[in-house]
Amino acid sequence: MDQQAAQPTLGVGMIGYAFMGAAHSQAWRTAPRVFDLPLQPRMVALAGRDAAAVRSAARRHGWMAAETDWHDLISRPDVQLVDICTPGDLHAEIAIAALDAGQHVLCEKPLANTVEEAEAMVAAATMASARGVRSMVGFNYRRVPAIALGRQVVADGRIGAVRHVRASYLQDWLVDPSFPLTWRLRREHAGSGALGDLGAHIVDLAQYLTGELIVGVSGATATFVGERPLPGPAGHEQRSGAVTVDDAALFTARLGSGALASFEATRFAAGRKNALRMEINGDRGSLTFDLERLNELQFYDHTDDAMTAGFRRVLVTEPGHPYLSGWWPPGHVLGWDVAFTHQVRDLVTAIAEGTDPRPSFADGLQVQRVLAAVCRSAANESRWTPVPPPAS
Ligand code: SOE
Repeated sequence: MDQQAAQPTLGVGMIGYAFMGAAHSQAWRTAPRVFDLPLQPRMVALAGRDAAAVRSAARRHGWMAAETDWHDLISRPDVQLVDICTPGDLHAEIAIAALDAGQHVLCEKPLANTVEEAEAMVAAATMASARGVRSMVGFNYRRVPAIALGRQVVADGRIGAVRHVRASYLQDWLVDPSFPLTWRLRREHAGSGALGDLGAHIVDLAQYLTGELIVGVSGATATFVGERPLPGPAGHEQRSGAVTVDDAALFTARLGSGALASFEATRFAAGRKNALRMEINGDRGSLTFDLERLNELQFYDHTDDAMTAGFRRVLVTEPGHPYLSGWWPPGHVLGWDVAFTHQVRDLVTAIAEGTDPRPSFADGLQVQRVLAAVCRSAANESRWTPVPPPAS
């Protein structure tokens, strides 16, 4: 018997199989092949409403069975972990039901569509944790090796006291006004637009990299194209519907230490496909990261000799760099998908070790509070709006 077959297993069920479902499936397939995991994931079942489509997705992505009702998935005795890749309006209901049923949960970001839903999820996660049931929210970019290294560099004091964070996440898939009114453009399904979808990532990263929390914000949002064609077969008479979320969000923020931060999230930056950029300036140096060059971290040491000081490009592919132990020799660069693989590695390891993984649902709730504060500020002439501190 080979070593993997002898290992204890973890039955996984996933709900949703669009873009994020495909990314998560790849991670479940890949993580046990790249890393020595203490539990062997079994891709037991995939759930989705359309029977033919979910069967075909299950075959394509490597799931052993298909279910058309998520209730059936979470009542399967062979599923010990539920991976939620649905639109946001289903996150709370599914996560709470799965946790109450004793299944570990991985939930895509943003954690929920409202603060109230996120609070209910945290309450369920807290009770579940007391019974050894784990939960995690999928802020995948924390697990890009260069980002994980950046956090270590900040924590080690290499850039000193943080003064500024400059964060942007720019995409351009809504520039064309004929792009259809998909679920991401409807508040009842997505909660918010660019703010929750992209802004949530950079809020999480700013807090993760600095180890600080955002304490207040001032924001503005815009919806540039208020109506879009309803999705439907091409050639049919197209009706249109209202876009009920933001296309772009811009906000400034203050961190707990007094550092100032700026954030921009948009789906209207023509030419910017998936441009997530972070810059942190401290009193001893700076860091910058660009997702389109995700194997690199730029580091500036302000204590260097002025004649030769400059940003240095750190190629984050050394065996000692975070997560690199399982991959290729130095210089053999990694891609966008590996953060999901690392997410699986860390989640499965935490489950096996009996510890609560991060980012927790409480971390997801805190991001949700920041997003809600931005919305309140934007609705109130950009007035400065405090973010309530997490309950201790
Ligand atoms: C949206 O365009 C999206 O797919 C986000 O939902 C993901 O979280 C982001 O990683 C890539 O872009």
